[in-house]
Amino acid sequence: MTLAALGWNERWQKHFDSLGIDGVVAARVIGEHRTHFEIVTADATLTAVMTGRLRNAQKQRSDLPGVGDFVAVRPAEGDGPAVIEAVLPRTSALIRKAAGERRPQLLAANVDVVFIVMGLDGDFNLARLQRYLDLVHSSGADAVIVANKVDLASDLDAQLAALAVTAVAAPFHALSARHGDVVGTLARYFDGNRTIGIIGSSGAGKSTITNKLLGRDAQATQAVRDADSRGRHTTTHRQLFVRDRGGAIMDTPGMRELEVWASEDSIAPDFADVEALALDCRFRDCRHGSEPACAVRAAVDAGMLDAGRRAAFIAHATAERQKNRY
Ligand SMILES: Nc1nc2c(ncn2[C@@H]2O[C@H](COP(=O)(O)OP(=O)(O)OP(=O)(O)O)[C@@H](O)[C@H]2O)c(=O)[nH]1
Ligand SMILES: [Mg+2]
Ligand SMILES: [Zn+2]
Repeated sequence: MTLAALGWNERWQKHFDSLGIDGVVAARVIGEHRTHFEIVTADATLTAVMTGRLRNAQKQRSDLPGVGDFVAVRPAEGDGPAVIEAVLPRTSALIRKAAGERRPQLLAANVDVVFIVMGLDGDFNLARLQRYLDLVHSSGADAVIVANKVDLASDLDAQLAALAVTAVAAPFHALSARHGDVVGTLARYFDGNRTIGIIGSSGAGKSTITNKLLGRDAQATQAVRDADSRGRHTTTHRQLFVRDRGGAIMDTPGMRELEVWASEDSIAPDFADVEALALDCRFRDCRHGSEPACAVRAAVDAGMLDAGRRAAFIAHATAERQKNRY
């Protein structure tokens, strides 16, 4: 595996050289854990931590190194981990900034193309697709819509016609990740060693697509619930995978994914998990009370979200709204 396959090029090299830090090497962050990062340098995959200076200098949490970042790293001395000393300026940053959220969260850095995966089964929801499109377009990455599960489509012609209207600003592909030719349809987006990010609901087929594109079972997949096509949150971490033939792909958890970030610090209450659920509420301004089709309430009913946490979130959101009013 080389850094070039991960998208390293002259542009990155220039930024790296201009840092002028002695004794560091270039690397890309491919995984993030509570206590350390997983990074790839020109010749190894390593464990790394960040310098305290970097942690203290950040203006907001999304400035911290995250999956996809290119970084300058001081190699380990002795048994210790390598140390990330600087983050190179990002070409794109997929950042979640939900209403009332004071701490924007980095989902993925330096992703060139984002596949928004949506099932043509019970997952089909044009309003949610539009919100994902807004998220991607504000990130600096290109959006590509992947309408998955054509084999399960309830009304394919009408759905494709509706997608063509919603997706004016993005190419879209309709396919079956399970039965169709995923590589033939989507591998072109790796050209030039680009990095693909992949987002969408739990159960939409993100990991199935990731595995097909990588040509190996890198990620576990799991059947959705029959009644409503909802997934089971099989993927729990964001991880960047390198493709043998160049390029990389970042699989992400479906909604409710961001709990791993909540441990960073506790300055502000962090409701990223609830906010991620709220993306699926029918109404964008849903207050998660008695509104119809409230995904937050549904999660409580399904035993996936603590009722107390929903109540705390509603109280928090109300306080934020009042703060913004004055
Ligand atoms: N029938 C059919 N099933 C599919 C298709 N694509 C994926 N699936 C199935 O849908 C289920 C969920 O797929 P995953 O790839 O695990 O979904 P995911 O988006 O990664 O879900 P999370 O990791 O929970 O966010 C699996 O059982 C897949 O085999 C498809 O095109 N048709
Ligand atoms: Mg998955
Ligand atoms: Zn709601």
